[in-house]
Amino acid sequence: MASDGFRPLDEKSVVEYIKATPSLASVLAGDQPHQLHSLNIREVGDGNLNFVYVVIAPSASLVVKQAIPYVRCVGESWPMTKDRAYFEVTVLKEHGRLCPEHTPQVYHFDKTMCLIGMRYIEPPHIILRKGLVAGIEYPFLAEHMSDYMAKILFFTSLLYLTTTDHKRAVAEFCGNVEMCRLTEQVIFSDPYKVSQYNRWTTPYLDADAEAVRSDNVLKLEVGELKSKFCERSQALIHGDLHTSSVMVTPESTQVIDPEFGFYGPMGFDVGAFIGNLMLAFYAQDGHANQGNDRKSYKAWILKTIADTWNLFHKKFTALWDEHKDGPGEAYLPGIYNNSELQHLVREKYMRDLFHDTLGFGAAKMIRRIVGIAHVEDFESIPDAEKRAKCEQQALNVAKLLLKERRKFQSIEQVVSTLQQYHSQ
Ligand code: ADP
Ligand code: SR1
Ligand code: MG
Repeated sequence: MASDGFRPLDEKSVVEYIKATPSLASVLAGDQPHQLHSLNIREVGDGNLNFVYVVIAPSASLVVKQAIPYVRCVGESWPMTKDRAYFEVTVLKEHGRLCPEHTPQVYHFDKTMCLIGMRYIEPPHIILRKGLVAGIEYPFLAEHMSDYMAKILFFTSLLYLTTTDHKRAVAEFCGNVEMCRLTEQVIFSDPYKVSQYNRWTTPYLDADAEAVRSDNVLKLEVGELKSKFCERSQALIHGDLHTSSVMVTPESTQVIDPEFGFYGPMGFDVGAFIGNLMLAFYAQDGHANQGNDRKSYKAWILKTIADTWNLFHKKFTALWDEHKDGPGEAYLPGIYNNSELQHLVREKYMRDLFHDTLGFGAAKMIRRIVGIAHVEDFESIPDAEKRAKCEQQALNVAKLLLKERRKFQSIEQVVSTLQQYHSQ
C-alpha cells in the first residue's frame, strides 16, 4: 500500500474490497449476503488509462473502475494523476443529474483508492466504435447523443447558470489540470512536431506525417484551437467524447468515461463525437468485402453526422428559448430584449459553436492518424496499404476542415465535402 493509502486492486482483491464495502455489497447482494460468495470478476479495461472490473453476482452486477498513477497504454514511464477518478465521478454525477437517460448511475466512490462503483452497462450493449467497425446501424444514436450533448452543455453554461455558480464550478474543475495537459500534448502539440509517441502507417503515410509537421497554416489554426481549449470555460464538457466512450444497443445509448471533464469549449465534445464518426466513415472501405460493400452503411454514417448536428442545434436552441428568462447571465433579458436581437445572438453563438465543432473534430481526427492512441476503426484493417489509403483520405479532409472551418455554413456542406474526399 502507498503512503497515501492507495492500493491497486486485481481480480482477487476486488472481491475482498466489495465484501468490505456496504454500498457495493448491497447493490450485488441486497439482504442476501451469501450471494457475495459466488461473484464472477473480469478485468475488461480496453481503454488507454484505467482498470475496469465487471462484477457479476447471481442476481445483480456492477462495474468497479480504478485509476492507477500512470497512463496504462504507455506504462509507468508516463505518470498520471489518479485524481482523475475524482473528476470522473464528479462529472458522472453532474451529467447524470442533467441527463440520467444516457449516463450510468454511480453507486460508490472511494477517493483514497481512486475507485468508482457504477452501473454495469450490460450486454447486448457494446462499445459504439466496435459497432461501427462491424457495420451495425443505430437508429436512435443521433437522437440520443444530441439529447445528451444539448442537456449537459446547455445547463452547465452561462446560458443557464449565474456567473457566481459558473465560476465556482470552473474553479473546482481547474483541478483536473493534468488531464487537460495530457490532451494539450497529444491533440494540440505532438502531431505537429517530432514526438516519441507519434505513430502512423509507415511507409505509406511518412510524407503525410511530415506534411502535418511543416504546414504553417495548419499550425496557426491548431494553435488557435489550443488556446480556446485552454481558455474558454464554456460548459462542463465530457472531455473525451469519442466513439469508445459510448456504449450502445439499437435502442439504448450510454456515455461512459468522462475523466477528462472540465469547463471547456462545447465544440470539443460535439467535435469529438462527429470527428470520430468521420473516422468511422473513412474506415468503411477497409472493412468492405464481397458480401458487403458497406455503401449503405456509409450513407447511414453520413446521415448520422448530419442528424447529430441538426438535432443538437434544435435541442440546444430549444433549451435556450425555454430558459431565456432563467438564471443564465450571459445575455440578460433586460438588454437582449427584442426578438430580432435574440435571433442575432443565437445565430452567432451557434455559428461559432459549429466552427469550433469542425475545428476540434478535425484536430481529434488528425491525432488518431499521426499521433498517439490510434483507433480500432483503422487498426482493425489488416492490409497496411489499404489502411493507409483510408487514413490518408480522413487526414486530408481533417486538414481541410481545420483550416477552412469558418467557410462552412451547414453540416450538409460538410457532408458533401466528406463525399468529395472519398474516392470510391
Ligand atoms: P479508460 O478510462 O481506461 O479509457 P473506459 O472507461 O473507456 O476506460 O473503460 C474501458 C472499457 O471497460 C470500455 O471499453 C468498456 O468495454 C468497459 N466499461 C467501462 N465502463 C463500463 C460500464 N459502466 N459498463 C460496462 N462496461 C464498461
Ligand atoms: C496517452 S493518450 C490516451 C488517450 O486515451 C484517452 O481516451 C484520451 O483520448 C487520450 O488522449
Ligand atoms: Mg476511455
